[in-house]
Amino acid sequence: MFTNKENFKQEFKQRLIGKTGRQMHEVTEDDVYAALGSMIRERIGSDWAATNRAYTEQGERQVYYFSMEFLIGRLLGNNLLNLGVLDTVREGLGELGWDLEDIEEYEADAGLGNGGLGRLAACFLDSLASLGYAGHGNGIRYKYGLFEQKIIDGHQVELPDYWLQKGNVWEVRRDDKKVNVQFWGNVESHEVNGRLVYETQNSETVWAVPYDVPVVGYENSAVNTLRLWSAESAANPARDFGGAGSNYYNFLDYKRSVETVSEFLYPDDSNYEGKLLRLKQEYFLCSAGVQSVIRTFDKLHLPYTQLAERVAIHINDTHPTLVIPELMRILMDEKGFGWEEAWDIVSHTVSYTNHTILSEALEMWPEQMIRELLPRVYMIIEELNARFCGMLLKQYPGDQDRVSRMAIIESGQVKMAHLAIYGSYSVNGVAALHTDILKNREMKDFYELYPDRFNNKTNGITHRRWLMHANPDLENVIDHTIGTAWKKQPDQLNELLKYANDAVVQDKIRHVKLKNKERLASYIYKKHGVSVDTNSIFDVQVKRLHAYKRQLLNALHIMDLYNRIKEEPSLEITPRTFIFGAKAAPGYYMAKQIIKLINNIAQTVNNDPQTKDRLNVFFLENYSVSLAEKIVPAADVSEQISTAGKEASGTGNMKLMMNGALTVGTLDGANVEMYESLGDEGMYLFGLRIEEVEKYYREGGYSAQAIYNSDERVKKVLDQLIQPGPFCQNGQSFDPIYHSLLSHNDEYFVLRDFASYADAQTQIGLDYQDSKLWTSKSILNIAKSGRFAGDRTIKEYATEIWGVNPANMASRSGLQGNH
Ligand code: 26Q
Repeated sequence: MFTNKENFKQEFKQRLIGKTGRQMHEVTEDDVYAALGSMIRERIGSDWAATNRAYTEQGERQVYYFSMEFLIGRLLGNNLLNLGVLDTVREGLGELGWDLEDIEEYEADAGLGNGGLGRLAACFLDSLASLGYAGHGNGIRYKYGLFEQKIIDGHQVELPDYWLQKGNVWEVRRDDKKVNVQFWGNVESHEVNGRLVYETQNSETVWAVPYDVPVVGYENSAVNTLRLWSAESAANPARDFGGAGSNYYNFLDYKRSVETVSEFLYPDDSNYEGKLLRLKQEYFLCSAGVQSVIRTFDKLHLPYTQLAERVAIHINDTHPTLVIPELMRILMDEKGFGWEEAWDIVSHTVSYTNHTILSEALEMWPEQMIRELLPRVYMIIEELNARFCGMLLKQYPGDQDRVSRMAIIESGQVKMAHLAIYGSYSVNGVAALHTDILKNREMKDFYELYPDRFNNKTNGITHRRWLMHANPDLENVIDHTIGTAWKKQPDQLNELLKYANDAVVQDKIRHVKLKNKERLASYIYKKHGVSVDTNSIFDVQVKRLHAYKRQLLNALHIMDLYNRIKEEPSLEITPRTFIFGAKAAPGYYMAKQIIKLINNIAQTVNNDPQTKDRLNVFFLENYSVSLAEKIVPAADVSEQISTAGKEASGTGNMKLMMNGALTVGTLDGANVEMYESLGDEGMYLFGLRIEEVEKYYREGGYSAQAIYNSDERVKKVLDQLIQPGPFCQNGQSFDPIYHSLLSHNDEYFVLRDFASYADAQTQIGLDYQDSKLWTSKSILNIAKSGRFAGDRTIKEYATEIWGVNPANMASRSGLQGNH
């Protein structure tokens, strides 16, 4: 394995030629990516094996993070960074005539997630490995990740994301570790030694085949595992389908139908829908994952009464809740435990994170569907429900209302959150405000019953991907200013505070931002053919498209700015470039209308000679992890403008803050905690507070109509949504948006917060002109962002939920140190 640039070049050239059978001048960048990727993957191999050995030898509890989503993005750059060979490889490749950044673009984004929850899982894996914790991911290897978004005539069009087309250099298929998952069938019972034994017959069997992806820790030689499961048919064409003729086609049909289980990721992150295939996916993950956890545990030859000491299963929202009845099933039906013993093990093994406040997103499955698809699991859930309700009745005699509210099965629905809380020893929210809402409102009954079970773990992001990898120039400036300790201890970023007003540091920080803006500007030029003024404020809103995230508030404000310039052409405003990136769920009509509106606004303001030098709008298509890595470092302003009480945490807010953007935001989710460390000096707060929002809700809302009638600017903008004019050309109209605001009384308080938002934006425009002031605020943001590093979050999970310690990598057998 290479240790310096020269032998890297040597080894790489050999591989490249060996792999392609071509001469150096004939190879393509695609070839370079494939050869480099496989070379690095192999380099990881020995550390991977050694890490597993170390974990087993040290006997520490193993954490399994179960998630339906892992939005990991590209791995090449990050793996090089964490292995400590990024500069060697960049320079070596450079000398061979290739630009590493260009080569990285050949890797497909692993888009196995919708948004925040999926990306959080990926950030956590990075922190787990980097801190040396034995923590592994369990997920699904979707054949198609989140759809690719194209914008055509201003509308979102979805294309399939076949990310595996060119293969995946990082994964290792493990045929030796495949397991069976059973669907359908009927449960039979018989007595064995005076005990009832249950067995499912006539079920459909699906193979779950694991593909393991290494998760490389930062300069610590640790390599953890992300295990992604793929569904394959377990049928044998000759045995089960009689071989030849039409039966062969029956076999192919069957095979295809089985394999749909891991075919695609559901592209919706908000509206719960009781789709059978989704339930199949959830059980597929849970059953395969739990079986593999058990197999690994079995190798230790310990009694199952020690399972909870050796194994922690963490569930990312309720989507993997079926691990609870599945582990019960295995312990009782396969390992011979009685109910109480099995429950004692399960309820000391599982912990649960809630990510949602929106009630329409709470998972509930029709009882009937679970009963048919998962008959044995259903029996166990039924029994759990009966025991839970029995216990509640004892605890709250006569309070039948409370028992029905809290039941796991109620009105023909299985409530996954209730099952998850009952079966977990820890339940956490993802920001302080969110956890308070869970305790005092959303899950109040459960908090009263189990006060010690609830806790907060404010989200965090990996500074390795989001600062060091995405923004190497900023990394450099920080290194030269405060040294490099922050890389292993991100709260050391705080040291930057001393330099907030240092002229030299300020200059460097401004220079980095400008360079990043130029890079994004050239991307925009390539995509949109428009040259962007890099002296303008880059004002960024990137996140899923949702009514509660209020991209509409941003859009209406841009329309208003346009109107003001048109009315008073000499108006002094600081030039702005508004940048949006957002995917809408394919069936979310209103969200798609908002995308169209933003594109109409872009069309008008970017082409009007009176506005185009002061106002630009770009909707960048296909927002994804890799696009985020281009946008985030270039942002001046971060839009975090959800209706107070609706955003559980937000994590984009943290990424932008860490890259020196200033936030315009409401007191919602983790913004509250950002504000606690930044104060008014470092953040632009606006809008209703959660108490005010709740008061309005209790009193039946506010009057959107009254604001429309009294605020001329608002009236004008709203009328422009439905009248021919700059934003509705050729007979278009945004009727549904208009009516959601006026006829349906503006559920998300867009009009109510409009004036306050516009004021905050005006202040931003003024402050930006004072570049010393602005840069000091920007440095303050970077300095305070260490608190939102995922390493801090993972340490809290490790000590307060899982009770685990980092492994001692130095003492392990096998390879040592960092080569
Ligand atoms: C559920 C059932 C069927 C199909 C899809 C789903 C589904 C999928 C994804 C439901 C929800 C999600 C994703 C939710 C999510 O991303 N929530 C976000 O989590 C972040 C990390 O904690 C927070 O920062 C965000 O505030 C929260 O919105």
